[in-house]
Amino acid sequence: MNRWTAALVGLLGLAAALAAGHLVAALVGPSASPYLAVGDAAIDLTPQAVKDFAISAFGTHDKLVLLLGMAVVLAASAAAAGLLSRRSPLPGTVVAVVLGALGVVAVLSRPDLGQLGVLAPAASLLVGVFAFRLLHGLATRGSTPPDDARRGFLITAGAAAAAGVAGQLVGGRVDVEASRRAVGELTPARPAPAIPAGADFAADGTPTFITPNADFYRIDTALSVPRLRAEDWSLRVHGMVERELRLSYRDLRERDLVERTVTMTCVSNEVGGPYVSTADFVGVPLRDVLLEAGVRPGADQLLSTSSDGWTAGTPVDVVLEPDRGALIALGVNGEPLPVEHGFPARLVVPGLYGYVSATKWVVDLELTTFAARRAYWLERGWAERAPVKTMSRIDSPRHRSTVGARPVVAGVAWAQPHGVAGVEVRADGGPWRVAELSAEVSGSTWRMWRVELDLPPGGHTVEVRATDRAGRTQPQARLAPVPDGATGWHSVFFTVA
Ligand SMILES: Nc1nc2c(c(=O)[nH]1)N[C@H]1C(S)=C(S)[C@@H](COP(=O)(O)O)O[C@H]1N2
Ligand SMILES: [Mo]
Repeated sequence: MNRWTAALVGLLGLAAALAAGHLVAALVGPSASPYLAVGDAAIDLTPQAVKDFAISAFGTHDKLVLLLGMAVVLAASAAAAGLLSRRSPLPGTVVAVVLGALGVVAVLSRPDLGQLGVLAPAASLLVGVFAFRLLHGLATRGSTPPDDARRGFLITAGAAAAAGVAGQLVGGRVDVEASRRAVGELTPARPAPAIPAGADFAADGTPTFITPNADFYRIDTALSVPRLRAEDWSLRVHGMVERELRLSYRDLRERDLVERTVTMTCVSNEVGGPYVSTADFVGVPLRDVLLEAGVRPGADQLLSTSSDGWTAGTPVDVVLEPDRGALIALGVNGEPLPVEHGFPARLVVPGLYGYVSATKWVVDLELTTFAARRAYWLERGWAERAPVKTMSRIDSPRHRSTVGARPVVAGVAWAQPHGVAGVEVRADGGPWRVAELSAEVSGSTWRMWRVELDLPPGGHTVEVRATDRAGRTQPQARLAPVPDGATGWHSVFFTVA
């Protein structure tokens, strides 16, 4: 067998295996697809340092990079397996079995897949071995005219493509978008106050006050977004409670819904980073639901779990604060939650970073203790308690840009839940200038600021710092996001022409 044929036999065997697994997964649970399951397992097992690197290097594209990296490694292994099998199909068979077993182990380690999930990687394993040996036979059988081998290759490639596409179509049959549309209007009985004119300085380069859903930052560990239908969804409230509750989507939406404008922030946001957004969330007060269940004394942690097994641990005393405004959110900015932001329901707790509070696709609320249970990111080096740190960011001028005389420097600041009391800016280490603040919406939302600077032509470094309503000024010391959020002053360098 020549080298190209040998590599092709390996690659086609792999394609057939992945496609078969994908198709079976469509029937037993889309996240059982071996490729995704291995990716999910890789995310969960990746050492913290590598994950931090991935987030800082690739931002929200980290998952795409992971999937592409896996594709390269798999394709290389398959081609190598083919090349090793030019005399005998044994080495390639062994590689197929090993890769298949990896898929089985990955699926078994998923918290969100039942027993049937294992059928998908099992199908991959069997089809992979079978296709590899069949193609190998066709390519090596001396008596076979090469046309037969070529035909066998084309049929395998075609069948793999067809199975992959079919899997994709059938897997998407859980029609979440139809379920979202069927929800209709989520009209709050208590709407949020209208955003006043002058709440942002977008004309000077800040973000708009409300972040459109399409621009809202997205952070999660989900390779394939959980696809839950509102009709099938329910939320269990249990653990250290007087009475367990099970709430359906209808139970929640038929209550008096409240609307709250909240700025959400990710703990992995670097100083000056983009992982902060603001929206009008509509939902049910989390506090009310917990009071109905009756929190038993001693329960200090609310452990929330998503349908894909991700967990967050939130301090019970925080979510029970009457003024905190913690929500079980069903909608955002006038529509049901987008699928990638947690449809049908998620938690939102103003003033806490997302990883300790903002569980998307939430299905389970357990009252427990911090001593008894450790949530997802705690196992990976992040802090148990993570209130949002007071922060400010310069949005305009952009770093390294050239601007005209008397530039307006503008940006955002946030200090949930107390709010921003002041923002100061200084150029080239000079005296602090007090910035003009936008109209305040609430302590749970960001606040925009701007200041016009009279600077001589040439290069300038501008720094910003915010002070919250409790009088605490954002510290200068630079701390990395791990373990409980970055600190330091954001600065940009620009040239006045
Ligand atoms: N199910 C689930 N919920 C999750 C996460 C996750 O990985 N899985 N990430 C959390 C983190 S770290 C943040 S910052 C917020 C981000 O929410 P968003 O993607 O809607 O902006 O979701 C939180 N909720
Ligand atoms: Mo986050």
